Amino acid sequence: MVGLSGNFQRVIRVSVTAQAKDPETLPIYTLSWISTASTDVDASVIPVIIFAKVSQGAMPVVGARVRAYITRPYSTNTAVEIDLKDNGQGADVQMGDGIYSRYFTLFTTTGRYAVKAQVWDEGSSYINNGFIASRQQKISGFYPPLWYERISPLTLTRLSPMDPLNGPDPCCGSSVPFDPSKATPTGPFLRTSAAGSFKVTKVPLSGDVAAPSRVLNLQVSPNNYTSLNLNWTAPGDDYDIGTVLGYEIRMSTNRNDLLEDTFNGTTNSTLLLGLNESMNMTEIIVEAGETAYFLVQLQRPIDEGTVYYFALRATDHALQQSKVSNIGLLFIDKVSPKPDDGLPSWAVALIVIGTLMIIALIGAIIYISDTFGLRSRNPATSSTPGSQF
Ligand SMILES: [Ca+2]
Ligand SMILES: [Ca+2]
Repeated sequence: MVGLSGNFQRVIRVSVTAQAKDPETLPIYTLSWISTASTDVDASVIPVIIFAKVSQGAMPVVGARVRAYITRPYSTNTAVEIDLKDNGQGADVQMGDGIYSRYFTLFTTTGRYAVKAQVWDEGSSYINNGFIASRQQKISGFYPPLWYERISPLTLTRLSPMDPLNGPDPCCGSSVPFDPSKATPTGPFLRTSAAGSFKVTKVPLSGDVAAPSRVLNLQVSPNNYTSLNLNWTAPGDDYDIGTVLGYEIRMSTNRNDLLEDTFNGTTNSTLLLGLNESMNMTEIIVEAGETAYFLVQLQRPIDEGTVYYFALRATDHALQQSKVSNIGLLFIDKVSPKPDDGLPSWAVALIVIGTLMIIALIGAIIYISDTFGLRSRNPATSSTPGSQF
């Protein structure tokens, strides 16, 4: 038990390491941090992301429940709770790498916000032993440079398959494949990690913090030639928090129709689902982090041998739009004509040989008939010529 007291405006960071019961087993370790570290934050400009890394040695722990508790300035109420996700969406850079993350948008006032994370098993936590943390790289392009530098004092680590050629094929976006044969259940555990605190100098004034996060895992699969399934992980009203107002979904045979600059083009007729139509569809207007399912009934069947492209854009309640999602593909190959169901070659050979034998037999019969049969019927060649006279 550790007791802390002092000025609430001062930063205190505490790390606690737990030992495994079995000395042969590495302990499950949890480390949490805030994207802004302990610097002052203008929350109207700089997004705040909370991270927690859960691992056993270098191996990621996936499927755990990770909950962040944020104590707001001058708050006498209990802390705000948000579940951090390892789903590769929103604030989470890579799915299944054991780093759980989520944007924090619930600002009430300026002042210092304190954050801690708690991690536990709900029967679905596994140590993913099939992968190694080998390549360290800056994830440029996903965050503006300023964001990246502020994400963490730690170096973000990409996880790579030990045997990439034999691993399962990840769907799309950035994810660590999960091989159940190389995973072990963690069993019950509970860890707590203090992420520290950050001081907000300015809060968003408009009442709406941000647009929805970009969807990165839109997938398309056909039921038949006129019925398709689309699914994706829902973003939120603000990044990956809350619920969006609706979606625009488009489909085209020209990939260029679905780019950031062309998606809203008035000249293209690629609209599959409009914003107004989508707003009351409970199967796709779901809480951020949940899966949205959209069943599409096409007016005309899709063509075999043609590539179809799909993309969507989410809109929040302040009518702010997300960036255009990843592009999902659909392609049904043309059915090749069946090979001729002819006889096998050995049968053809037998037929040819048989035919030749029959021809030879007929030839022999004709020869014999010409040589003997006709002669016997000709009186001039009778064997008893003396009788003619
Ligand atoms: Ca992750
Ligand atoms: Ca918003």
